Amino acid sequence: MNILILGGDGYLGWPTAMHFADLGYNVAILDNLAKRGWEAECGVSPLIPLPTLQERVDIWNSLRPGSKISLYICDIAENDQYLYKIIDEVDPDTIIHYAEQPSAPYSMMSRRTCTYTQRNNIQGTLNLILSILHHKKDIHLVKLGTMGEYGTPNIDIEEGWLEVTHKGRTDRVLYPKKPGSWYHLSKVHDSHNLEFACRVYGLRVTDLNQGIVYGISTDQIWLDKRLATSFHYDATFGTAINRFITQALIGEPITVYGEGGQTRGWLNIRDTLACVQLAVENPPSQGEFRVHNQFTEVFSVRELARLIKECLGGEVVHIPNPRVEEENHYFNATNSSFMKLGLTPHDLTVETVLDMKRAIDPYKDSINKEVLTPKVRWKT
Ligand code: USQ
Repeated sequence: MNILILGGDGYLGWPTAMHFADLGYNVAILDNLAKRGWEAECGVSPLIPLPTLQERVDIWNSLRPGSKISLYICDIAENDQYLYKIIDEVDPDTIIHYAEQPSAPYSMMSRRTCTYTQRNNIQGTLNLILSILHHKKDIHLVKLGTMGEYGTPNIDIEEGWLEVTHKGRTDRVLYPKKPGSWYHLSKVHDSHNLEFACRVYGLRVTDLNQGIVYGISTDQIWLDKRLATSFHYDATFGTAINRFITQALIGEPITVYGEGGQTRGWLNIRDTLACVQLAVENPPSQGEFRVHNQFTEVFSVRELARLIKECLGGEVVHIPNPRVEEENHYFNATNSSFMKLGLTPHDLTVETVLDMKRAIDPYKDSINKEVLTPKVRWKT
């Protein structure tokens, strides 16, 4: 099977490419290299230095000559003509789409980053939909969404759809969304465009509403340290878990925003790979818009901070929340569909935290304390 991975230079895209190459798929990756530009713009960089994308691919291809990865550089939001060509050339059975700006704080930084995030993400996905339709190919599109599309509603969160009875009549509608940033909203808009394309044109789409991913080790990353994926700890691209481990490691306070009752779905990067593989191996029927909630555990930021403190020591501080979000709320989301397909979760344990700490420890001296402080506020 031919598989095309969009966003192949990213935190998830690169490990996914190696994972599928090892499974025997013919893997092509596409990227516009923009992430490295956003990092430069914010004055941050991944803690573990990464080779260029071309070097990564060359290293992989020399280690695994029997399962080579091919590479395309293309901006899918701006260059739809080239995207059409690539799809024609690769002839993918499945496209995995990660090629979006993934940071909520970046999207809230300025008017420019707000409009850029939405244009890049929504227009890129729209160009992709139109390219698949243009080719009239029966391609399964696996699209990375986010649990943050739902926000924190005061009712149970279902997997993408909700059956509603209103004034005696019943219908199945897309689950109502209450996202918390311009970035999360861009994914909501994508989901609507994708559902429309399934309903009207018969596209086949799996939308993965993923929680917060942690971890930097997979079977392939272990092969060679130059195959590492990114680890961000700064306030723009670093997620809470990376930040808390980094803070504890260098004796800086563990920064819980506000009360810390913010409750989210979380998963290990190994489970991301397993879920994406399950999604690829179990495609929806033509015209179906299938949604999976992709997380394995639920806990609050406060509970996370407590776990990191127990494992690594340090001091937990509650700082004024730079975001506008609920800090104590109801959260009950289902994730049963991947469990039914056979997912065996890796839970966040003391051992996982210690593994992550050991992996970043050699780079401790490169940590820039300046970028730990959140500077982007939702409202000034
Ligand atoms: N938080 C803290 N302290 C920190 C950093 C974050 O308390 O030092 C809190 C935030 O206020 C938030 C929670 O931790 O309530 C999660 O924030 P995060 O930065 O770890 O993650 P988030 O902005 O939600 O975004 C991340 C990824 C995004 C993905 C999303 C999944 O960057 O690409 O879509 O997780 S989810 O959160 O389920 O929407």
